[in-house]
Amino acid sequence: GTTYMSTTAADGRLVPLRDEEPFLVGGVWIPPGDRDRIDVVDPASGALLSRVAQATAADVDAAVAAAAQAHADARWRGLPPLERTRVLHRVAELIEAAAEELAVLETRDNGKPIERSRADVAAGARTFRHFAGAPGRLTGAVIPIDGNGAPHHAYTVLEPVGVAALILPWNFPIMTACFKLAPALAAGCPVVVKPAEQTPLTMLRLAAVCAEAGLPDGVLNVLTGDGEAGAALAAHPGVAKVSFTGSTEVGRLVMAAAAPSITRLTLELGGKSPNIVFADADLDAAVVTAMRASFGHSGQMCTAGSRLLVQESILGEMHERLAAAVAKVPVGDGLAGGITVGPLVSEEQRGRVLSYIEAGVAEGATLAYGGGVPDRPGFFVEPTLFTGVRNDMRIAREEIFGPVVGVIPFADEADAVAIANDSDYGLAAGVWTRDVARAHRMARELHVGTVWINTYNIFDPALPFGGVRDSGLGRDLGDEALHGFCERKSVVVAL
Ligand code: TXE
Repeated sequence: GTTYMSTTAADGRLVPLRDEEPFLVGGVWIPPGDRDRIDVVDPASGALLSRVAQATAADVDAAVAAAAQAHADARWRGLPPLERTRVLHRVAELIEAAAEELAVLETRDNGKPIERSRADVAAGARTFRHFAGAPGRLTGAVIPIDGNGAPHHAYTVLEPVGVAALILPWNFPIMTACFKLAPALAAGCPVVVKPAEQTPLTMLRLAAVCAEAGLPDGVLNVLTGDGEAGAALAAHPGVAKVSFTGSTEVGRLVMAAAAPSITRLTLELGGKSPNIVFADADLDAAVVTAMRASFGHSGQMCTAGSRLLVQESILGEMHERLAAAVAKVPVGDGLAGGITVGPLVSEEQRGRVLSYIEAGVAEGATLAYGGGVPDRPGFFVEPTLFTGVRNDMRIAREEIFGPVVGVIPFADEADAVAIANDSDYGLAAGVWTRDVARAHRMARELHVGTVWINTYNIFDPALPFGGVRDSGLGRDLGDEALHGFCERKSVVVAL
């Protein structure tokens, strides 16, 4: 049966929700049938939203086979580049047309504030627009070669790598779907997507949007299921490329599963990003942005600025400013509007976060604000500020993925660089200073994938995004993502 969930009052529309959601293989929507079910729960209330199937090993085989068949038939890669451009622009238009429905569904499924879901959906549409122009720009080069003294004509071409498996996280379900899907499709690859088991709903809706836009059957296949389905997909010999976003721990498993087939990999993994405030910074801006960087989406962001490095000379002032700012961070149901800290995605995730707060106290950090569970239904944790954190504490080394930030004091620029780089992770960093030369020196010295100077969490489809060290391999977005779904072939012709 179908039930209807009301959207925000803004336009009074209703979002349809089925008791059970089918998945998509070879252009056919397949109901769960006799497969195991996974409950899809609203994190703001704990209420059941829908159920999806646990895809089996046979389903994984069928989805990969459907994608491989679409590739063999050149159903997508064989279309003229401008025709693929047209379809990808159409996907963007249809995402925009369904934007409010997708945003409400995302907030219900994931718990994130509605404004953030709207921004994620808009970013998804922009990503399709950016990569829509790519098919006609997948060019090679004519390369002058020696050819053993005889005349030869040599050139390179970019070809789609083959079937791409996209394994998605629950923290940015529709946005990461678009970050990976748009460049994969632009490159000409057929795909099999596995959304996270906690948040499958917007990906299923996006698949319907892509079909409506004219994407041929079999080019986009979606399997629901947990890590078992993900593992089967990553290990499948018919998969040429895996693009994964998730934990570093599972990233290692994906890498091992990919090894036997030398499957190409892009991994976006965890982070423990330093957000570094120098004494000469615009402290008003630094504090406001630090709140967003640490507590936005309840800290469930791989780029969360969870290590707040503060120069010793302004430590007292910053403690006061931060404590005052944390107290004002709005907590509540993401659909209420104006919320920064919504519920965590699941009961389990809340348990993880609370155990890190206990670990911080046990290791001697000062709990300056929060640390508790608000008295309300849903999986909430108060925005939490630790001061007096040392970089060797667990709360400074391990990704918490909750609304918890720790202030770590530093003496000078060299000290800031040493602390910032002393991490297994290397995803992103923020630097706050009015000294232009220092800003650029820091940008050079920080061993991370992205440096934000006097800002934080700015993304763009044109700008590569990814990490160094345990934060990952390869890049989402930008030409790097596009080329990550391609192989470059060299062709040599004797003249
Ligand atoms: O992630 P998993 P979880 C971090 C964050 C969070 C922690 C745990 O610290 O607290 O990870 O979250 C699929 N082979 N991030 O356990 O398990 C899984 O079904 C193939 C950071 O939810 O890594 C889901 O689709 N796939 C992060 C996806 O992997 C497997 C975003 C991610 O889930 C698999 C999410 C396997 N063996 C969590 N096991 C970021 N980088 O932003 C699971 N999966």
